Amino acid sequence: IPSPISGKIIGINVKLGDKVDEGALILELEVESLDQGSSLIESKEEKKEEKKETVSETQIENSVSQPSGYPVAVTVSATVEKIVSVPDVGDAKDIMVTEVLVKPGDILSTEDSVVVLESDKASMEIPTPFAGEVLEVLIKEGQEVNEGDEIIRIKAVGDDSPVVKVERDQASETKATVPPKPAVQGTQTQGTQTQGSATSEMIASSSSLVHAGPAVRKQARQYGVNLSDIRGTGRSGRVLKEDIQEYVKQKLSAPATQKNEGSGIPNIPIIDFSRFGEIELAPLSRIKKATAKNLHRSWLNVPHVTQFDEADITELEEFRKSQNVELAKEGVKLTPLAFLVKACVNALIKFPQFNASIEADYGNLILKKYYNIGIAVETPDGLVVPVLKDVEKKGIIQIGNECGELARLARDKKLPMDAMQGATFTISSLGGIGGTAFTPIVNAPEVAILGVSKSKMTPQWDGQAFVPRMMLPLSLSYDHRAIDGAEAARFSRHLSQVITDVRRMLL
Ligand code: CAO
Repeated sequence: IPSPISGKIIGINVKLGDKVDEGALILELEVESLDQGSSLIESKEEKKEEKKETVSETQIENSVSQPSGYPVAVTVSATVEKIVSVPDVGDAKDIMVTEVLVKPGDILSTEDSVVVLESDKASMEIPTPFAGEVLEVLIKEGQEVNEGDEIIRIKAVGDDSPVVKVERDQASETKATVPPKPAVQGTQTQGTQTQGSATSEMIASSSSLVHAGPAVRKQARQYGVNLSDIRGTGRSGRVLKEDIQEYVKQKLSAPATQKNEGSGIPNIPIIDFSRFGEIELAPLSRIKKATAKNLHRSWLNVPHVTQFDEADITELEEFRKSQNVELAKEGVKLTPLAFLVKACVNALIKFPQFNASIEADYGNLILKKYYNIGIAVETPDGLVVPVLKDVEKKGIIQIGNECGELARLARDKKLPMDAMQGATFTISSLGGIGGTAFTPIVNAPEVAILGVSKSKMTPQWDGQAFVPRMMLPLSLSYDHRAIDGAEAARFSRHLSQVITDVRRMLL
């Protein structure tokens, strides 16, 4: 802060580290001539009358704390409030405000756009002639404005809020000079304007505003594109028409599964993999496309938890194998799956919240009084889930037969549509393939799914010794919005006990 006048310092009213506000007393000076003090007093009084200024004005703010006599105390400020108004817009009247680009607190550099106006003939961006902080936005989108209407109030600093400069003339006479005022206001005349220091912080903050011309903004509006989503390739990151075209082209060519707009999930980048080596495109079957969509939807909507457990199926396996010998005569073969389906229904009856769906507004759990079990079936075209209906009314042999028939129909692509609808709970068995555990995805709007892995003979401690037991791994994934962890643990414990001793199903 320079002194606007020369003189002898007779008092310094601030010290290093002090914090000061506009108008605080900095310095007391003993000046040589009364004239200097008087001119400053005038300047101060003029300023008081001019509370608001238009875009065309520049002003120095300085004041004299003692209007007359010696010594004179001087306070100097480098900031001033300004109003940015609608400039001369030719003969256009009632121009629509289509975009307000700033908000209170924004830090602007000179020439930053503050608003976009659109008349019948053209769209125009109105820049601020002042750098500084936006204090108030005085217009709204959709409002009609005319030349001279006030747009924003700004606390100007730097370039456009010139501070005084103390110059020495040839006769070494000291005088305070102020920047020239335009003709409209014109009182102060001589002197030069020094560049204030807009801080780098302010410049950095202002870059958050999108730089784009009116035609580009219009195009962005037509395409429904948010300009701040686009990386401008013009000078200083200015968004060009070509940038919008490129952006729209990219969006249109992005695969559907990578479009996550609205979900707040960032997109997976689209990469040209052929840059790294040979590639081949394998078209996804209709089933795989539908599965991808359904699984993605479930994964995003359902907070998943998977409860792992295991069941001792040593006795069950003995029983199943002995039954299979007899059933072979009738052409029937039971796998562990038929028993699991029946055991699941037993557990679903005991724990009805697993045979349910949750209402969208979380108002109710919809408990279903029918027990339809979906069976995930692997087919050459992808995963299909036929549904075994009314399982509670069926015996294990019938369940086994229907399971086999549904799997065959699925693989032959002969499943009728209604055979894939109405499931209340799903089983995904990878036991015929292998693995120790996995985390199946709930088939929403169902709330739970049972994953079954390959059973294995393992040593189990019976309290006295290790004994060989056939253990079946179970992975129960559930929707945590509908089911608590403790309930899930109880469900899988019960299921495990029922499979371990199928006589429990009779109880
Ligand atoms: N542990 C050990 N062996 C098992 C077993 C298990 N948990 N489950 C089945 N087996 C055995 C069967 O007993 C059969 O043995 P044999 O040939 O000696 O009789 C063999 O594995 C093959 O069984 P299977 O898979 O043909 O029959 P299944 O009734 O167990 O399953 C079906 C039927 C349709 C579920 C199955 O064929 C299938 O498609 N599984 C894949 C499901 C899938 O892809 N799930 C993933 C979905 S993504 O979450």
